[in-house]
Amino acid sequence: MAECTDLSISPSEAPLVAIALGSNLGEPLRQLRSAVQVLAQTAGIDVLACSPWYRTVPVGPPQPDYWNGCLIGRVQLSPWALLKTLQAIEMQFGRQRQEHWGARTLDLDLLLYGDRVINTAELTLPHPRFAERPFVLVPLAAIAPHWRHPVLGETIQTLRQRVGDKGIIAVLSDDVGETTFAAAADRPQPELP
Ligand code: A4P
Ligand code: MG
Repeated sequence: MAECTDLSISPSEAPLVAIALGSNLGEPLRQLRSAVQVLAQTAGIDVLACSPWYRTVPVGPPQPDYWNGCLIGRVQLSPWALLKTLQAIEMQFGRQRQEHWGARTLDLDLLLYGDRVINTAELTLPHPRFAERPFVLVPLAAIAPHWRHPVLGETIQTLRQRVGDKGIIAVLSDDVGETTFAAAADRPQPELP
């Protein structure tokens, strides 16, 4: 695979990337904050902006609520090298892959890598499904509203407005603390026996 040998990029052409962070096991907020620190200290990754953290209703099998956020960075790593770095950091935080869409201590998804479009077995860019997910678009729109989805041709702000706030329970900001949204009423009700 020719692209996999392209492990570094000169600083002048360092592309912007968007990464989604999620956690719903252990101490999610502590893990997410420390994952941002680890990413910022990783060679070839320059973290430029990080969204607030959002508490979200889990999509998938029954499991605890998630905390989700996004960050924007500049990287001097190829998309494949960056994916491997993200997976190594997930493992460092005790990630175990058991159930599809199941609970996890840390999930790091590569959402966007400049305007690259890639469809291989190990890497799809833009990340599939993110354009339908409020738990990704709400934090991403907070830091990158004007970034245009390279396949859909629409801005993150437009995509975010289209999906709405469904499943976003609360936002945590350092100065105000946790604010709960009315949209938490969208939470699916447990089924009666
Ligand atoms: N892969 C391909 N493209 C990418 C990419 N752009 N970024 C491959 C990251 N990985 C990519 O991922 C499975 C495989 O996708 C990897 O081998 C990689 O080569 P994974 O992280 O091992 O497993 P996963 O995360 O369970 O799978 P998937 O399909 O990525 O799940 P999602 O779509 O990330 O969903 N509910 C809430 N509220 N918040 C969440 O964060 N997350 C999930 C996971 C489900 N429900 C959620 C949340
Ligand atoms: Mg993932």
